[in-house]
Amino acid sequence: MISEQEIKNINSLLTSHNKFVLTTHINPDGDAIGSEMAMAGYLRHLGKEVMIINNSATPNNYQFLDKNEEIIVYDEEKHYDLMASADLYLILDISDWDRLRKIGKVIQNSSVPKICIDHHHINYQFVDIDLIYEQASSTGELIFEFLDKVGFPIQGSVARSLYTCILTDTGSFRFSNTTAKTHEMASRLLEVGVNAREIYNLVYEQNSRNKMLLMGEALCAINYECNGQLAWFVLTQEMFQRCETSHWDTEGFAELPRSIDGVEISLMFTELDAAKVKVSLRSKGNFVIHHIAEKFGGGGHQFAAGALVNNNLHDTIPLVLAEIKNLISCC
Ligand SMILES: [Mn+2]
Repeated sequence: MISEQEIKNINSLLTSHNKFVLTTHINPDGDAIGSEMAMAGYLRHLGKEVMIINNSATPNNYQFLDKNEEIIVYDEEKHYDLMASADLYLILDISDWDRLRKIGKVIQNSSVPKICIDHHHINYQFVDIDLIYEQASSTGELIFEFLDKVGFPIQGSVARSLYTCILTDTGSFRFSNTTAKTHEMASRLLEVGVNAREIYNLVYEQNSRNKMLLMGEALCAINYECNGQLAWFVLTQEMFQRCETSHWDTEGFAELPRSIDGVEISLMFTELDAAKVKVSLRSKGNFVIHHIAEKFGGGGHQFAAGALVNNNLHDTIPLVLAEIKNLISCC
């Protein structure tokens, strides 16, 4: 997938710089954290100074990747100077300034080189060097290929990190982005000692009881439209309070209605506050949906996308439903 020239260009930038800041999108997932830890491992092997600075805290189930608790959650007052002291920025698993928030502003205003490794759908040049391949299952898959081609021995914590990237972004090797190559990489990671059962357990089997309560409520209130091809549900602030949870506890929820027979598209509306709604779109594979997320200021992948809408729940739901009904042609 990646050309020899791209590998060379990126690696010569990495070897010729010394102070790196690595970052990723808000609300980081397994691919985001795994990609940061894997690249940090490589850069340290090169003897570089590496800082990982994110906009949001690492979710509990991915903290095992950051054993030394080195990831810094950005606070403008405390970390601006640190952030601005980098001589190279490495942006992982995101190519959208909005989802880089305050960190994105610092990077945009800086004149030092910037590299982005990502697999989200974009149609513009993002930074100086974009290594962006939509076909990749995960950012971790691109990093695996890069590290392999530069001859870095992938093992230990780097291997665990990359396995987590691939596992989580493919929905445990179930989604349409899972390819023979994905499995080849997973196979090589298992060969060097990654324990698949242990990582699955750490990522997926540490749910809280309250999260399960919330999931139950959400599943009980699924709405069906378009002859059952569209399923959608809502998570309100009131539900979060009742179940003593927050929007941080909803990982994996958006996929759930898609597993229902006949459902082609599922939507999850999460009320973040009175004037902000997160819309998560999932398709079974017959309808491409990222352009609808883009209409609402978001983006993502062909069959899994999302948007943050600055509006209330009441007004947002019908607007999004209308777009989806139009797509399925069941208005
Ligand atoms: Mn990803």
